[in-house]
Amino acid sequence: MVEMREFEELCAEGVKTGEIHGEMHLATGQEASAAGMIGLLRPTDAVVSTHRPHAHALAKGVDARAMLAEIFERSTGLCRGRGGHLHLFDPEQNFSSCSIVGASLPIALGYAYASRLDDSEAVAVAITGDGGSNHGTFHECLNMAGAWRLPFLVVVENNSYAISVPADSVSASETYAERASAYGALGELADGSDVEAVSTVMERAFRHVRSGEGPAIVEVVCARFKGHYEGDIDHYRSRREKAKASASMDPVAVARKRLLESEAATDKQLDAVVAETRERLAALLAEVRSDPAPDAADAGAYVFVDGVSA
Ligand SMILES: Cc1ncc(C[n+]2csc(CCOP(=O)(O)OP(=O)(O)O)c2C)c(N)n1
Repeated sequence: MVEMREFEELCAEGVKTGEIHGEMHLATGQEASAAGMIGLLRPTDAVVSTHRPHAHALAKGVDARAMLAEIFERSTGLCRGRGGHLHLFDPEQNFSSCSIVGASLPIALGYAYASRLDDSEAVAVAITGDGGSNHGTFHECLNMAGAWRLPFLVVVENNSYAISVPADSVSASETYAERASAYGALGELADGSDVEAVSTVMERAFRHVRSGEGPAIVEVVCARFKGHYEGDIDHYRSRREKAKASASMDPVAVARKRLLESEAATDKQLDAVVAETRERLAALLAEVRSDPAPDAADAGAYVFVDGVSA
């Protein structure tokens, strides 16, 4: 989680310096959802993320340097600097992200169906938000996965807002997890401020999905500490509401407190983890900054499969 948070601090910096163009969506405060899958995800599993993809990519094992290079628009990036932060694609790790809200589900469903056709044990994970869960794709994909018992796991990161729209003002159900019963799926709620609780719930969900019992929905209740995107004036929440969320729902702070209280680690050791992570990532970014930008002369390259012309 520290790695995820420090990685995103560099992304925030890149927006401020003008090195990164376009909207930047950070998952600060939501890291437990991604971290809770570490150790459960296998290389053959697929993860399809959203417009807020960095933590999920790191959890899936996507190389931090290649991802930084992509986000900082360098030709050494995952997609040669052409996709940017919203379009991280790493076929080797079976990781992709999609900025179209609700579209992570049908893409992941394809991976789940492929797993069935290949007779593989691979699971497909679709990440979505509370907003994305109200798209038709949520129902269509879970219905099909339920009918065909596909290895399909939907992780709903419920941070209570779709940009400025409060989740409870647009959802007919109290939770997203409870919708599972309509799809013959397992439905679980997890406290996103507690990475161990998330991990326990994820473990049950992965076991269920991998054993061929059909799909699962894991709803991780969390808070987005920053604006919807870097620069969002975030006028739809009061300062008090934001301060309360950061004080009580920070999974990094909760984990730190628990490690200290159980004497599993000292303050000094935990500070060293943060400092080492910060330094290592800063060094990667320093390298990335001297990588070349994509060449404008070949902007049309990689658009079509070799041998297929426009
Ligand atoms: C189909 C579609 N409609 C609208 C948008 C613009 N948009 C980007 S993020 C977002 C809100 C998504 O909310 P949620 O699913 O709760 O995810 P969160 O941003 O809270 O992580 C919207 C409406 C989009 N990218 N795609």
